[in-house]
Amino acid sequence: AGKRLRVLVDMDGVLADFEGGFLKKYRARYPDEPFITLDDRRGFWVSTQYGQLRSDLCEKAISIWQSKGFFIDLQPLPGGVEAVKEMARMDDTDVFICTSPIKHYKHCPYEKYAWVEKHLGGDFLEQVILTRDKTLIAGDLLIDDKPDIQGVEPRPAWEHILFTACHNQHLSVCPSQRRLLSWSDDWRAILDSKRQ
Ligand code: DGP
Repeated sequence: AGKRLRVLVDMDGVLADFEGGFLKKYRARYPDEPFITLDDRRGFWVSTQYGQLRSDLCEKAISIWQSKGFFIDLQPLPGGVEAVKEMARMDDTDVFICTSPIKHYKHCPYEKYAWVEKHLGGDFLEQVILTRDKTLIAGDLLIDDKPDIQGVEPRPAWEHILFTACHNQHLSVCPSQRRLLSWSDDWRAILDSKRQ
């Protein structure tokens, strides 16, 4: 009997459409300000790219995801919720949602739990891990759209699978870094490759 497989799945940019939700609310709140289309997004940090467009747009961007309702209103990315539910039903497989809350804690942590309850069901709240340092969390796989995941642990237990997002799609990552192009891509094969 092989050991159980533990999969960590990121939330923003992997299960929830952070980039689409941001752009929609930014344009609604600041209709006369310039914006960056999803095709033109580069780099993980939205506020950094907006700050490069015009310095005062950095804080305008930040104001969007700090607002009440931002995280709960995020739409699920295609196939993500279904994939996570299927994973959780697989034999010898444990799935956790591993997500970093923003430091402006008034709404974000609450709304992340509420989002999981809404889209994955109340039982799935058992699987939620909120941490600002994912290197501390032991797992076989971490499916995440952030290209560089660092923290205090220099040798994290997981293999990072880079989930393709608008901000990382043009990045050339080192050949050993595996990608999941979307939830239509073969995530089952990636899980199987880690089973013993
Ligand atoms: P995670 O996807 O779990 O690594 O969480 C990263 C969070 O940071 C997620 O909610 C998206 C958010 N985020 C995106 N761009 C920026 C930014 O420029 N500044 C901050 N503070 N957070 C950002």
